[in-house]
Amino acid sequence: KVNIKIDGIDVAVPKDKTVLQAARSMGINIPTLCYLEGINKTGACRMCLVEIDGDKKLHTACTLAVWDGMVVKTNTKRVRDARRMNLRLILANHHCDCLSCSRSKNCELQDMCSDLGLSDEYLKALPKEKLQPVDALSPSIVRDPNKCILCGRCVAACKDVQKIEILLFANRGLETSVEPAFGDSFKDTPCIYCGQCINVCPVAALREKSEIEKVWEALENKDLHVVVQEAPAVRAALGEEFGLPMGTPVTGKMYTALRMLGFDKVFDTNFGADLTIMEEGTELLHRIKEGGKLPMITSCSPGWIRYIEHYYPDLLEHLSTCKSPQQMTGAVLKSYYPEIEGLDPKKVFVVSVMPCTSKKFEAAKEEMLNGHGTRDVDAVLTTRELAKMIREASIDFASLSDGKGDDIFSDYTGAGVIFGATGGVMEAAIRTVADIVSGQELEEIEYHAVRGLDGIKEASIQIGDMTVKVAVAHGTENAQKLMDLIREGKADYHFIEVMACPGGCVAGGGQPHVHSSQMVKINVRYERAKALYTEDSGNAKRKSHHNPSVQRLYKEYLGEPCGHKSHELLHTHYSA
Ligand code: HC0
Ligand code: SF4
Repeated sequence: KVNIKIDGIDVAVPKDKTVLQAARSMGINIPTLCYLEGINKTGACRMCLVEIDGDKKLHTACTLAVWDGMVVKTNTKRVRDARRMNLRLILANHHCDCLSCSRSKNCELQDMCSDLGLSDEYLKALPKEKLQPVDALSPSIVRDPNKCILCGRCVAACKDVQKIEILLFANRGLETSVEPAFGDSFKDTPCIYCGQCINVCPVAALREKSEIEKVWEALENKDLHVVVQEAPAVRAALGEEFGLPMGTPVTGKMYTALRMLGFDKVFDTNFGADLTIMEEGTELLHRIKEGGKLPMITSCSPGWIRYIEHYYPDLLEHLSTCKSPQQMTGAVLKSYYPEIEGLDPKKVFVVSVMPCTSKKFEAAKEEMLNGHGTRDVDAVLTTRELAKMIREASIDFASLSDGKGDDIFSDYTGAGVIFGATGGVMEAAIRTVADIVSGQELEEIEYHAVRGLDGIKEASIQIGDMTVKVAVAHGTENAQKLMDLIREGKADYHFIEVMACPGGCVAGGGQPHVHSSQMVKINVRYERAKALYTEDSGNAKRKSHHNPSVQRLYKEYLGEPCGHKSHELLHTHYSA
């Protein structure tokens, strides 16, 4: 450790720390716009300037290592003035239409202007002739160069966390911009729409393609029967938008809010997650018994599907043919549901709420058109978009009482809810496959080897005389490692779960923004996942095959898992 003094307070810190880390550890939140712990450390925004005794220059705290005897001042007039000056330079090219901006009230730039007491004269909308075209052509992501402050966080998240490299710095000097190569639209790049770049953007330069208006219109349309389903991970994070502590599960409040918004029926993607386990578990056993392509890989994360389609097209046969729970729920809501309710399937409008930006792309994919040639899911909202609608409707979310979902498609087991955390699909699958293979109701429910945040998790599970070898990867960097092993013929697994986002869906690209200064203090992925495991352990039923409504669906409509009807409605194919 070394001894330093920051703002008059003596502190001992490990010698590999920066001044920024040392200051933050003692409760001094030096402002930053480009810095992201462990991901981006360039000093580009120059907001973290500090004074060092005996040195005339100001230094960026995020790049400056501590040394013994160092004396730092973080809040002198000179420092504050320099930060304000840098902020004004950033604002000179920033389109400040703050009231109508999608990040209003949770924009790190706006916060900083307010904290540093910058006067309104610097917060100006750019004149029309200075505005550059916005890229809104992809189904998932909008890039608005008029908002970009060139912090580089998105570039680092894509390149260093996801190992994909879609976003790059282009041009020089005043012309500098952040964009895909050749200035292409996202839609013409192999971007997987994971939205990890959106999650780290401090402003609204990257955001989801909003479908809020489409959903309001459907809700107003008296001819339509509008139903909604929510992904597992949404309930683990929606409360954050309304001031509830991170990790508070809000399933009941979410149902109440959706009913207040005017949905005719409130269902749940967790139902579809249980259904997916029935199909995927059966498919796995068929492949093992009949010598099908192994390892079989999960197919429910659309970012992951887009990744394998672009980067490992030779391995597509390894993918399970199952649609994702979002699409399976949609397919059932457009077929069996109208049949039992006497509704015209063409008038059923399915909305889903997802923690994911890539789900917008998935819902619009041609391969997902169901037997009737219509979409399984008509509109996809992110968790953030749902929060906006709730605010627009003046609903005081935090004080809502717990509501219930509607029969029968909101029935779910604990296995369905853990899908939203990395390892959850695998654990849910093992719970069911183990019972099927052993022909018994096994006592064992929790498989801790596949839980947690290690990049790649492996386990060998003994079921009767069969050993099932599994692996779980989250984030495309980790997925890449497993795919390379398969290519080299070195992967002797039976089943692999892959989720495109690090941490799984709980940290998807559509989840509530977390301020970068908070990301260091809270383990976001862990807290949100905990909410899901708590819901699981509190559920009387914890295995997908125990879901009575899924059982009813098979009995009355589908027949058996992976049967003819299932193939028509619940399975798909993938193409390079
Ligand atoms: Fe997920 Fe899903 S678990 S991908 O992470 O499988 O987005 O939460 O909805 O579809 O269920 C996301 C989350 C889902 C799907 C489910 C799967
Ligand atoms: Fe990269 Fe994902 Fe952002 Fe696309 S969505 S640019 S793949 S981080």
